[in-house]
Amino acid sequence: MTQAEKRHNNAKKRIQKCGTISIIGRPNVGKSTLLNHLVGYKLSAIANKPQTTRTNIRGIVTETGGHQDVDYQMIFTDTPGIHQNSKNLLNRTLNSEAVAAVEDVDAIVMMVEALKWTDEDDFVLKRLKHTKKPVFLLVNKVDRIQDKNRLFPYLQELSQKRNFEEIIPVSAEKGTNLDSLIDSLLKVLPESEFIYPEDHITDKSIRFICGELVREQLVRNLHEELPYTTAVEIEKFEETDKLVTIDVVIWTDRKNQKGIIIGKKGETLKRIGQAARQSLEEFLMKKVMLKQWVKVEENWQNNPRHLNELGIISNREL
Ligand SMILES: Nc1nc2c(ncn2[C@@H]2O[C@H](COP(=O)(O)OP(=O)(O)OP(=O)(O)O)[C@@H](O)[C@H]2O)c(=O)[nH]1
Ligand SMILES: [Mg+2]
Repeated sequence: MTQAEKRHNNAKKRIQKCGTISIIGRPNVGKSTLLNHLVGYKLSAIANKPQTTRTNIRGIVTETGGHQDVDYQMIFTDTPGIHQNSKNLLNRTLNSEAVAAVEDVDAIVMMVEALKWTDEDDFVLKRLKHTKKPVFLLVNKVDRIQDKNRLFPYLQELSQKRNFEEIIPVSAEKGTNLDSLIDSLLKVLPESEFIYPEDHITDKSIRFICGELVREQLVRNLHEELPYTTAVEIEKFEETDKLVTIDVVIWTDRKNQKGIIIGKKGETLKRIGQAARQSLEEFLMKKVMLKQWVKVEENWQNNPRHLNELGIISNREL
């Protein structure tokens, strides 16, 4: 047999699998951290505050030539945290995005925190009542649990809540046990051709991801309710060989909030800008010149046009 024939035979033996998986759960359990770790890039904003993610974001993991005899493409969707408070259009949109993400997928990953089951987790579970798709329960943040023996009774308790395909303890941040998740998902993924080219990592534009990286710093650097009353719009995005020039508008609800975002002598905005520039440079692997403006639009969270322009509604009818 010639080398070429051997290669052809080897290639024939490999199976190709491709499928979609939604990551859902209450706010702050670590869904975006998981997506970023699986993809290996920071695509989705992460912060220690609920409702950081505002729209469904796909992260694509393609693996060929490795993993036994299977080449696979897993298309994960990070969703906004499902929550019980639906006081304005933005809040309701976050929930409807997340709930829509459990339809038409091959598998669902429901995420919870180790040793912390809440009413909101019950609320999420109820949304999955009628799905016939395999639901994997990911018990995240196990790195925080010193005494691992405490986990066993908790995992037992969780197994009573629903007929989960599997319950997998992980640390999305440290990457612990994510291999098990991939192995388990592979079992339920259909044989299929890849949907995306092998080098694609997301369905969103680079521009959108950059907006999210700026918004992440807003969420991290502003206190209390303020992060929820702000939004980021990329006004200009120009790329040359060595430099990316990005102009952003930070929208806020009220005039007095504008002052808080800018801060004394502009210090808060400067801090946000510096951190954002750093993460933009990491993502784009180029030098970034970032300019920021803060503008006021009252009640933007209830304005469908504005939500659409910010990419939050993503053309879904409300
Ligand atoms: N110790 C620890 N912290 C984690 C882990 N995963 C996530 N976190 C932290 O939990 C917080 C929330 O993480 P996110 O990934 O933003 O959570 P989320 O579920 O996407 O939140 P929403 O978008 O608001 O629904 C952040 O401070 C993360 O750093 C983990 O495995 N271990
Ligand atoms: Mg998130």
